[in-house]
Amino acid sequence: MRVVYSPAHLAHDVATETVMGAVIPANEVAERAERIREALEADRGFTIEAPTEHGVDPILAVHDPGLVRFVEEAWREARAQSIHRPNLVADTYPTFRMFEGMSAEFLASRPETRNAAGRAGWWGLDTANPLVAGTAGAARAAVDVALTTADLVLGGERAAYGLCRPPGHHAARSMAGGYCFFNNAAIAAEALTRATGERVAILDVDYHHGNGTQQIFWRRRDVLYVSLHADPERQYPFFLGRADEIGEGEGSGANLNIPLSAGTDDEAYLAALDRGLAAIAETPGEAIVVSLGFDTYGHDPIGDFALTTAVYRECGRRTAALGRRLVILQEGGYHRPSLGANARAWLRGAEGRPHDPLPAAGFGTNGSAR
Ligand code: SP5
Ligand code: ZN
Repeated sequence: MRVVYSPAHLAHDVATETVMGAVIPANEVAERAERIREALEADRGFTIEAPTEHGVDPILAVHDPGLVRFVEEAWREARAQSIHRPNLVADTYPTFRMFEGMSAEFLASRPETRNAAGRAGWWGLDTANPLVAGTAGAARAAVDVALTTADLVLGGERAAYGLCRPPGHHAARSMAGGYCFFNNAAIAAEALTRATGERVAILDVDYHHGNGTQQIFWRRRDVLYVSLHADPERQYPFFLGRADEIGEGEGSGANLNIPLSAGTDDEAYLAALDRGLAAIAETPGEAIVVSLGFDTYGHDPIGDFALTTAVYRECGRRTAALGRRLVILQEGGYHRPSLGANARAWLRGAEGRPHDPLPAAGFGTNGSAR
């Protein structure tokens, strides 16, 4: 399988995140992507290539220009305003209750604040989303990784994998959050539906609900969003991800949320995956964008599911068995020691290759069947 990767992600070098007021070591770190890259490099069935630049237009097809400007300018602006912290984290967010009773017209007439901390709150969802000096470049590169992966599939590959970092599925049209700045999967899905004129499905198997992807395509019938995730009743992003969220208007029925309990194991997960895959099978279209997260793993530090490495192979196999083309994009997954094996298992499953242990350091002898 062809893999798209850019070292530009290394510049999104975050050390800490803020969770319920506590500053803790960051979960979403560069080592994650490096672990996956190393595991795929050690398997001769994968070839790694660089992304090509796609410019800002495909991002603006999905995101508000203000969000794009914020991501590009925030770091410089904070420094210019003498905010000298290792990363930019807001403390004040515009909850919709602040504006209760005020008309949409009035709100649209409000000027964007130029205060760097205020602006970070305006464009952000949560405090666990540090922005650093290299974030803008890395976020742009992650989009290029996603779009290059989509190009490979448009060019005839059955499946291709984009090692996106930072991830994307929490980023909404006008909002960053949840370690995400630009919604890589949504941008790829939009590009695919425009290029083919066909419907596209997004299968989101990250542990968290992809609130951003859901929001972007909420009223759209041409992009089906299917997500398996921890019930928001107990887990981030808390305010979206429930089963009764089915989309509105033209998009009514094109959003399927499958919230899952704590302790969800391989068997329960596969049953839920089959439900999601059945919904995709009922919808016409040739391409599936997979938002692939490994925070469903049993040892993930921020998840509470109980999945094993072996089940990821079966998940990849069942997804590929729909017979559609797969644009597979990395989202979350924070148990660093297992990320390489889990990614390799899923992707090998998608290619119909058997699951087997990682070959000895650097010299793969069993990954050559393509
Ligand atoms: C892409 C992705 O997976 N984003 C996840 C964002 C989650 N942000 C909330 C982090 C809350 C961490 N709670 C720690 C509990 C430790 N037991
Ligand atoms: Zn996640």
